[in-house]
Amino acid sequence: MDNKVCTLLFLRRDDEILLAMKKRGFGAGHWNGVGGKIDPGETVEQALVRETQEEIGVTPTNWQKIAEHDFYMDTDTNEPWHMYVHAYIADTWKNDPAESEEMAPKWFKISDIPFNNMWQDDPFWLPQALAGKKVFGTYTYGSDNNMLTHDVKVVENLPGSIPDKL
Ligand code: 8OG
Repeated sequence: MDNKVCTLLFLRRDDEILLAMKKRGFGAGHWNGVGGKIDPGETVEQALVRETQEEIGVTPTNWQKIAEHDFYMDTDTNEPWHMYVHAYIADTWKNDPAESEEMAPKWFKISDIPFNNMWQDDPFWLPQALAGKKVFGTYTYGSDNNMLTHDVKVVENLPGSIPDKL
């Protein structure tokens, strides 16, 4: 099965988080944190910094892990694929968020996150992660990008799976 490993980062200031509207490609039309695929030879944290720079012009300087997610995509087809996502929050960074060709950033109150316009798994884990819990989720999605199953657990320790172990 095809495998992809991605990063996902939310900037946080006071009672707000930064989301960005994905303008093109996979997940277009959704608000989300910033991130993307880990390149060969890169660590997860190197990818986290590079993707954030590329997508919103920000360099995170401090971050903490909040979640890991195991996604099984296109499970209703004969070409399902797997994606593992490492998710983080950053409280300090350099530069102001700026729009790129790929993403348009915007601050949202944590009490007012636009879950109706986000990936369908997000309401099941993001509130707990923002409340300080570590979350591990496993999900299946169909080819229409609708979520079919979800299993979200609060854990003491995240597995920290690395790309070459997947
Ligand atoms: O490189 P690309 O833009 O395709 O990377 C996809 C980004 O979207 C990456 O940051 C991981 C993130 N992402 C998914 N699925 C989901 C999801 O179900 N929820 C959230 N919050 N992010 C997701 O690919």
